[in-house]
Order: sequence, then structure tokens, then C-alpha cells
Amino acid sequence: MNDLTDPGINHGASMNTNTTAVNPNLDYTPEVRDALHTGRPVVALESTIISHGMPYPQNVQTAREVEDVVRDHGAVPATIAVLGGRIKVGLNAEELELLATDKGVQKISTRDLPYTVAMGLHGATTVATTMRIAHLAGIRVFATGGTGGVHRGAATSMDISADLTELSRSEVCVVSAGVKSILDIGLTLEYLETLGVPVLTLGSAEFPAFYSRQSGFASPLSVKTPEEVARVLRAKWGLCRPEGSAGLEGGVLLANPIPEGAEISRAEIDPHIQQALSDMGALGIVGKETTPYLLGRIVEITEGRSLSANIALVKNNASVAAQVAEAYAGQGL
Ligand code: PSU
Ligand code: MN
Repeated sequence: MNDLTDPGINHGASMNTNTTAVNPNLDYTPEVRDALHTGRPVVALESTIISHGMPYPQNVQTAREVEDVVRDHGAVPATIAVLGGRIKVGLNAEELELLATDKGVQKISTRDLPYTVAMGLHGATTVATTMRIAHLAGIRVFATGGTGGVHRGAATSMDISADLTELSRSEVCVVSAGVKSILDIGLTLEYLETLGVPVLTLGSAEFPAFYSRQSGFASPLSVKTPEEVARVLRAKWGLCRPEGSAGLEGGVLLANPIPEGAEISRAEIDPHIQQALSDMGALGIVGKETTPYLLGRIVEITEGRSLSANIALVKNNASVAAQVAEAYAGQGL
């Protein structure tokens, strides 16, 4: 039998335990610190979705409810952000409110992290940055709404989300409802293959498209249960070099289709997405502003329906992430 025990973040030092040492560069809430110390399941959550992905007050309400979903499943939520230059792993109620309301909170990708820390600024972390910080904290499972990807027109704009790069680097399983068709889904899947990132869809052979359960693209791989996901994670991260360092570094993307009752069909959402893309073109919006603009514009065009769908899928992802974290923390898989 292969030894599939988790090598942990201190490779070699914690070979026979799932507990994780505290990283002095990070500020943990007591709840998260205790959970990591005792090997209880923890689910990381991002903060760009709060500051730049949803309007107030739905953003802070959703952030609280998503944390509750994680707790209801017996795991501990760790919402990640940078506040006053300190990297936070777990936030209190006032900190969540600040992220939801303060206009000075920047959307920060991995490239922005050192500047935000050095200048003592506030930063809402994208999927990429949240993955990296989760990895530094030894958190293996992370729930979000949708991940970034290869933007339409990337052949000339080169706009490819750093979320994809980070999936090839950090040992974290990201649970998302797939990739929105504001992006180029086919190219996103191609690029993830190039980067060596396993893409699993839960309960379906088709890769989902965020608001819609179907995208028209087959999922590279599919799984039936959170336990199967945990087995894949152990197989990937348990494969070590003889001295204990990772043999297959990087993350796993778990796509979790939006619940049937909450979905907006492709036929219905696609014209709205086209409209939002053409409005963005007319305004000349590019770079890091594109994803927040498109999300906000689609909420306007659909008169809030896309926001309800977004909230439903994030909660669904939090529930699955908690179950994956639970299965991964358990022994004897
Ligand atoms: N997709 C959503 N909501 C979001 C985002 C993506 O449905 O809020 C955010 C995530 O934080 C993601 C980021 O990491 O947008 C991607 O931004 P960009 O495309 O600039 O890499
Ligand atoms: Mn981009």
C-alpha cells in the first residue's frame, strides 16, 4: 500500500499527523487556529466576492450565511483578506462589514500581495491570492462562487486570470460552480490541462457554466461524492519525492453545478452576457476591472436574478467544500 498520509505544510516535520503549525506571518481567529491545531476540517473563503463581486448589503449577508453553511456541516470557515497590511485567516463581524462597505478596499491578486502588506493597506483577495494564503496556512479546501479564467479575446488582450496560474502552484482544492461564459470556457479548460490541474465535476459529465448547469463542454474528469474528491486529493498530494517534498504540486479544481432550482439556462443568460460584454467594450473597461464590471452589469440587466443565482451557488459550494474538508480530514480513505 502507498503511504497516503498528508505531508502537511512542513514537509517531513508532520508526516504522521494532520495538524498544522501556526504561520507567524498570518493573523488567525482563535476558531481557525484551534481547528488547524487539532486537525479539524477548515474551509477557506475569498473576499473579492464580498468587496467587488456583489452589491451591499447582499454581499455581507451572503458572507455571513456562507460561513454558517460551513459551520452547519461541522467545518470551520476561514474568510481570508488583508486588513491594514496584515494577512487575516478568519474574520470577525466588524471586519466582514468593513470589507463589504469600505471603498478603499482594493481587489488584490497575487502580484499585489507584497505591496498591500508593505503599505499597510486593505485588500480583498481573489481566488488566486486566497489560494496562496490558504496554502501558507495549511488549509486544503476553499469554496468560492466562480473562478477566473481565459477571457474572451485573450489571443490579443493576454487577459488570463492569475487564478489559473495559482491552481498550478498552491496545494488547495477550489470548489466553484465552474466558469462563467463571460470567459472563454474552452480555452480555460485547455489552459488548465497545460498547467496540469485536475478538473473534476461533481455529479455530472459536463463542466458547468456558473449560472447554468451546462456549458456545452465535457468535464475532463467527474466524481460522484465528496469522498471521491478526498481520495483524489490524497492521491495527488500524497505522491511525494523520497525526501518528502510534493511530487505533484498545485491544486485541484472541483466544479459543482448550481442547484437546479436556482439556475438560469444558457439560452436565457447568454444574450445578457453578450449585452454586458458589449457595454464594457463601449466603456473601454480592461484588466482587473472587467470581472467586477461584468458581474455588476449582469445583475442590472437581469434585475437581480443573477445575484440570487450567485448567492445560491456560493452556498452550495460551501456545503460541498465542508464535506470534502471533512472527508479529507478523516482517516482510512
Ligand atoms: N467570479 C465570480 N465572482 C467573483 C469573482 C469571480 O463569479 O467575485 C472574482 C474572484 O475573486 C476571482 C476574480 O478570483 O473575480 C477573478 O478576477 P480576474 O478575472 O481579474 O482574475
Ligand atoms: Mn485579468
